[in-house]
Amino acid sequence: VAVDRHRAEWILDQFQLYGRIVSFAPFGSGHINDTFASVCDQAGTKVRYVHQRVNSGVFKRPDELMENVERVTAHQRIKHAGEPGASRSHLTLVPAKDGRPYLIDDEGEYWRTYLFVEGAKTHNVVTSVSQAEEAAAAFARFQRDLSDMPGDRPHETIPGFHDSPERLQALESAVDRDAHNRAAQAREEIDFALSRKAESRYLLDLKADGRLPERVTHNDTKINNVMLDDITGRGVCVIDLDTVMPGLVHYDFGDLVRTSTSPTAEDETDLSKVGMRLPMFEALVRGYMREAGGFLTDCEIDELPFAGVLMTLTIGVRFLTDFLSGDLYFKTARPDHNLDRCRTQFALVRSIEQQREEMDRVLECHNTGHY
Ligand code: GN1
Ligand code: MG
Repeated sequence: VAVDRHRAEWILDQFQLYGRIVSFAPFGSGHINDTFASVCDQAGTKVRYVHQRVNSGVFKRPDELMENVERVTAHQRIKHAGEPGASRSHLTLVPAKDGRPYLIDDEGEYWRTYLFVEGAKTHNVVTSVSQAEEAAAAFARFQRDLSDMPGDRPHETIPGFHDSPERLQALESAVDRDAHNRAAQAREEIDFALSRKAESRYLLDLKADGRLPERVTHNDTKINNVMLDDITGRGVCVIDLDTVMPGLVHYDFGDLVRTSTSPTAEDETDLSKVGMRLPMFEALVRGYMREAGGFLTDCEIDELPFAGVLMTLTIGVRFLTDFLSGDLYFKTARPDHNLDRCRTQFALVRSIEQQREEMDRVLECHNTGHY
């Protein structure tokens, strides 16, 4: 949805920020919320902000979501206080003029404003092992930071978000309905997904048996949700906190495998280019274990390679379901975009499955120090 200058000025005016707006433009590549960046002239200094309209179709309780975001960022601020670079190590909410962490506009939509983290950016595709390692370390640090967040269990902003069996069930319903007569076009993908029903329960069964602990996780650790420093390449700041909620560490590690081990974008149409690169996986293990090794249980560590299969499969299933349902959930830029995304995910699932033994070995070597 386009926001004109007049509207942008109105939005900025509702927040506790100073200066006159110089420019305002769409920003980022998220599939869910609408994101804008503004430049303000603050007594002669240019200051940037990020403004987001929370997608209320996807997030039914934006108030609870914002309560999570406020708690998480406040806790991060305390944990990093005094460190060099602390102000870039987490997002900072700019409160609205009424003191709330968000604005509700005249249409009932929720808006929030963050300080723009300067000197760092996100990447849609990983081009070096050090990027993979730094991204994994940043998300692991994020999990560690939240491991002692005081207070109640955070709100579940999307209930059953990574419930893979439930996601497969939703796919089956969409196939039955076939509301847009698209199932015939995706027969092979549908069969592929449904053939993996049994293993989709695996981690949730371990959790039910008490073998995997619930933690506070990010749940959307795609590679473009972490900002890497422009100069040092270090993971600076984890962004997109909408889905921070109780979860398994595998959701986070698995989505990193999904989005950073293949040299391709999430919607690559040349499937011959899609594949899990073992050195990237190795780098993820290195970065992740560097920061999370201290708190993970043995069972959690053992299941890290499977996490890549499950998350890639599950998100592929969601793209496929959305394709069959008429592209209602994910933003799309072309016809069949969600089907393309699904095919890319499933090609990656196959590639990961073919290399499972090597992946298990990488982990074993990492843990024992024997290569
Ligand atoms: C969405 O908002 P964004 O683009 O970071 C989605 C994730 C998917 C991802 C696939 C709330 O993430 O779950 O993995 O697209 N977020 C939500 O690219 O559904
Ligand atoms: Mg997001």
